[in-house]
Amino acid sequence: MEVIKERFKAKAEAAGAEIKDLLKEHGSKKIGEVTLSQIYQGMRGITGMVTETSLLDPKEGIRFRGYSIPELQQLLPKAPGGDEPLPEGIFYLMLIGEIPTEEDVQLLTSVWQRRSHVPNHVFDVIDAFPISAHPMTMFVAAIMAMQTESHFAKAYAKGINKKDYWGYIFEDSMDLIARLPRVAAYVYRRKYKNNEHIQPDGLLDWAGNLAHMMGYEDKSFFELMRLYMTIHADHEGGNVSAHTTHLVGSSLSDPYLCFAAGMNGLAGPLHGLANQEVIKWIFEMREELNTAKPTPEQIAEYVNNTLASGKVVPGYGHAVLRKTDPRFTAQMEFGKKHMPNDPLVQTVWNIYDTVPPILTALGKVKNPWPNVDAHSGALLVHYGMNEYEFYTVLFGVSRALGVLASLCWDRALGFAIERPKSVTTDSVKAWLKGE
Ligand code: FCX
Repeated sequence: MEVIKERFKAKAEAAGAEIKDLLKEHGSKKIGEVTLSQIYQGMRGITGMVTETSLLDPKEGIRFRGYSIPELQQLLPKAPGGDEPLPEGIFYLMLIGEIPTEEDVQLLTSVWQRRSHVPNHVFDVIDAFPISAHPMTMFVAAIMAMQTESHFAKAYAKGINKKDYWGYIFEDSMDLIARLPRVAAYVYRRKYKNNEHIQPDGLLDWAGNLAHMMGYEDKSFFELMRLYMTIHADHEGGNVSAHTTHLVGSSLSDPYLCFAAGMNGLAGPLHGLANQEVIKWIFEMREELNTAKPTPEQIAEYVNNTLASGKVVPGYGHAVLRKTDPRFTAQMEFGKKHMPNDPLVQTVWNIYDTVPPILTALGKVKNPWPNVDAHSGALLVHYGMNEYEFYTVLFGVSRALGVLASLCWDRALGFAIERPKSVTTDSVKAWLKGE
């Protein structure tokens, strides 16, 4: 691990020096303007922070350190005999800024294996919930329970030089990522599998082990988990889960506190919970229409009913994207390869043909195309994972990779506490009158 830590330190020091020079020369340049509408409408389009790990192009979709998803599917190391990238690789790329070698990825796999021990009191906390509790509630509580293990919190309490913050944040981030598959699998089996748990397999990679501990041994499900954990990892800095983690971190909360906060944001239906909403919505459609494979006409009618009842079509639309999400496309490709005749997966594709023109016709939806959440559930159901309330936990385990790599960068670059200005409508009215 020291190797990767040293590489990160060298990269962060070089980037820090570059940013210092950049600000010295260009610090007073304007990067944008802010309209009144923007501050009332979710700050959409305001450039307001720096996130090094990934960048979202409205038309092209996400690029991780400059690499698109199809490029990463080619370039990142795979498991023996596998076709999908290992998520260890995307974490390395986001953290260090370079495509890892096979050895780099193997090193991360073995470090995360070694650090994956979860203290018993964390399981006690999960066990204390009624079985009816939402898996995201149990997941977040477990992350909070693990905060007892924070190196950063302990060191800060003793007193540390601000130049050393990043090292503790780095260690905590590694520990936390290493522990998440065990925690997620425990939540899954507590809620859905009679509280019968499966021990980790010391020979498996991070995502493969998650699949194994959840109780899925199909090798193509392992592949799905590797792809899933890779494509959900990061989506630049302004989305709710990434921004929350970053914001909370700016007050020097440790990675456990920051990540738990980010996960509370992911649990909202307009963000990560949309993946469960999509499958719930499709299941309800199939039940109402009494068919496993609704026709395009039936889908169109169901979509119109959803809209007429004042609800959003889950899995469609995006605050930044203006084209089909490449994360949707990557999952569609996976579906074509592994399960082209699955009726639920085909329904997802039929919805893809049907929904965009309907949303476009509304005239107000800025992006009628599907996002990542429109597809993920159908792939999981194919392997028997029907428990859709659990889906956002999987999204959360993956999102840890991006937001915690970013948190390491935030502290290494010494980013300040976040504190944007807010106004009242009375103060806006006074400003408009020139007062
Ligand atoms: N169905 C119906 N109406 C939609 C819609 C959809 N899928 N997407 C946007 N709209 C509506 C908005 O509700 C808004 O209506 P209003 O003016 O009456 O309030 C109008 O279109 C303009 O919104 P728009 O600017 O296009 O979208 P926003 O940036 O405000 O919101 C989200 C973006 C993603 C929140 C929105 O498209 C949505 O609610 N989609 C469905 C939920 C979803 O799939 N979320 C997951 C997103 C993402 F991938 C993730 O975080 O995981």
